[in-house]
Amino acid sequence: MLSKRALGVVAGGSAVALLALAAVLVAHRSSGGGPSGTAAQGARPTAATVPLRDLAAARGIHLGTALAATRLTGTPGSIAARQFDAVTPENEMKWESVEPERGTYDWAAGDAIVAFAKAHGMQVRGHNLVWHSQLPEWLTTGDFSDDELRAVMLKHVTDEVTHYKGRIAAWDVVNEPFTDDGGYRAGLWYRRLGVSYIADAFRAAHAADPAAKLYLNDYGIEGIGPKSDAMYALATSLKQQGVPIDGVGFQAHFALGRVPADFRANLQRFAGLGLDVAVTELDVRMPTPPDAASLRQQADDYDAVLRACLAVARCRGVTVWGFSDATSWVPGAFHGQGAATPYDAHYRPKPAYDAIAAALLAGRG
Ligand code: 9MR
Repeated sequence: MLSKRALGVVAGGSAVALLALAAVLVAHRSSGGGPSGTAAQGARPTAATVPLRDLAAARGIHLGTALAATRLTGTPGSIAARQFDAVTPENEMKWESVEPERGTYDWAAGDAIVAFAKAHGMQVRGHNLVWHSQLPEWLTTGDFSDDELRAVMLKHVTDEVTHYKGRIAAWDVVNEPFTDDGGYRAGLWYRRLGVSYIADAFRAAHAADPAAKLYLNDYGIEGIGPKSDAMYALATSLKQQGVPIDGVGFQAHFALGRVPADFRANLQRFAGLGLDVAVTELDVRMPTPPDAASLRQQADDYDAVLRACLAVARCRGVTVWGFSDATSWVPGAFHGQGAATPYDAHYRPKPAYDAIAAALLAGRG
């Protein structure tokens, strides 16, 4: 039997969501499985029948994926369009990609992703405007005074947000401003401009596209601790100063079994500041090759993240950092680890996929 909560979607759901749910129910009955099962092949009602994006829409959240401009066609493109209603360019909107030479912009790859999103009714999260990493050489090696550097930053923010005006739902305006112990990261911007670079970047982004939602984004801030406390203090201070910040993004790059138990409570405390929150880069890495127990644990981890977001009214959505193990950044960055996404390297759904579907079916906690 389905729980009342699972059926509760009927009351508030859109027509699409109702159809989606009906399809789930039919598949569910004919498979004889339960909606909360994370595993057995025979009890997998949702993978083949209802796109995750429809289940997410029925819950009022977005389900997104990072995507590269080289993967908009074939199997990756069709899975992205069918299963997700939001996309984040994995690298294509970063500074080194869009402004490889000073004042000379290359929008082609970012534009291709935006066009793909539009064609498939997906929203776009812009990633990112100001970061210490993936900066072009002319910027990192240039001989700029502090004033010039600030002007260069503001021009870049203004130019990029203006180019995409009206087409980006949310921008990661400042990415990864903190170190793991909660200090300000001594990257180019903080070193040269101090903490004021953050408010300046938000103000410039807002002036260029007042409708875009503007986010701070970082990893390692999912549980309560020094780093998330630092982010909380920064968000509080920006709000108090009237800086146009709309939300905080929690990247959520996890190791297996390490989703903090207080993730929901932490999301809630940021929401309590009058901010939106979102999970922006979810993945769960493990030693490779994976075994069945690891894949089950990973499904539980994805479930925990989805439920944390669903339990917080201001959580706008969950984005996975790539949906297939074929393309994930993890093996390139963590020796001997991988298998971090909901689809395997052959684009077959894993237990983590079923867990996402089941959590969305179960609904807001
Ligand atoms: O997935 C991205 C990978 O292709 C790049 O090589 C890498 C370079 O730093 O950035 C990866 O994406 C990162 C994101 O932009 C910010 N948060 C951490 C992500 C994983 O490293």
